[in-house]
Amino acid sequence: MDTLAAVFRQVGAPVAIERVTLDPPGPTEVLVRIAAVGLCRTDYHVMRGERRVAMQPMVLGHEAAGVVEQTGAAVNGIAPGDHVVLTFIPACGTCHWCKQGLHHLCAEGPRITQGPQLDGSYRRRDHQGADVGAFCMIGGFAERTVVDQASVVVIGKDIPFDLASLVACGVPAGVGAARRRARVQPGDSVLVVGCGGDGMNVVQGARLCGASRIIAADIVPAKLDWARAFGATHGINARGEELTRAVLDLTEGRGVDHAFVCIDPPATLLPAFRATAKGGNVVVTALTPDTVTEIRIPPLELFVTQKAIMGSVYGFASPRLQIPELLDLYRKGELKLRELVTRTYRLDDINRGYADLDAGKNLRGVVVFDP
Ligand code: CXF
Ligand code: ZN
Repeated sequence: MDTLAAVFRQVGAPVAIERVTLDPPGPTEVLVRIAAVGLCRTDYHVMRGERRVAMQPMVLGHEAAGVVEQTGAAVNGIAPGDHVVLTFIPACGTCHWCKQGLHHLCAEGPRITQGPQLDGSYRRRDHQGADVGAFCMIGGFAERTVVDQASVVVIGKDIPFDLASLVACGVPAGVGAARRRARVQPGDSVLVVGCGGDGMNVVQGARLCGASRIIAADIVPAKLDWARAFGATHGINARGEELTRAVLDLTEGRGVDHAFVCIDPPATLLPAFRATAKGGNVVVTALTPDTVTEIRIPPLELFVTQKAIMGSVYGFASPRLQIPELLDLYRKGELKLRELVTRTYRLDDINRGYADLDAGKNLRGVVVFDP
């Protein structure tokens, strides 16, 4: 069949809306009609060449939700008509980590920027017959996609698709960083540097953990206002040493128990590290451009202050286990999802959506499709 897709062909150029040929699902795959797909900054890093992927053309988009239309003969527990969220790391189910339920660490993770399906072959071709890759083995910027069952989580039919798409990336990434990676405790103090899609969810994750002081830092004033609505108790519009000083002023000179670096780690890690209390955690949730190959922390300072610097992808928890749990929190009114969606777009307006993200206008833009 044919499907309309936003295809990444050239670094620095807008993604092109094209018809691509989509092959039927293989034995372990499913055909999904995409209903909503979020505009996460990661895809934008790829478009701008800041993060390289292994091939072009490629259909980007990895924060997707939709409806199953067809399943391969060996698919288990997924049926046509099911509502699903797609995960940007597959769960192969057989590797060292998957066997322990640590699907966010799946051995197949490093292959998600390569382009092929989980089985190594391609399901998409362009009008010239060239293979078209699928970013994160999803290729969600399209009306339809074919993905392995390892990338599929079935959800309840009560969740609106635009909200369901958000639990595919930004929400678990942020909420999980607070709950699962740093394990924020009631009464703890927290700093969140960069209050975009990830950072805002760290703010609400810290609130869910019962943090008493949640300091939001961003250089876009509107994001500080939004952060207060998500649970921040303080807002700081500063960077560098000025940011560190402002946080120390708010924490009796000690620093916060947990700092989250949700944007631009080369510039923000050291100020966040120095704004963290002795023995505290510094959690990095943000991507760096390929050109950044190291970040400097004075080793003696690391040693004597006994802080932990940690990475967090997918909130350091299995998306398969986390997604249903997050949707339950939403149903109970404890997790904000509707408030994250600043604006919706049609697929052919996707480049405008990314321009809005770049201009700091959006917390989350979501591309929605007609049912
Ligand atoms: C990213 C994490 C790094 C690889 C590509 C996907 N996640 C979401 O934004
Ligand atoms: Zn993402």
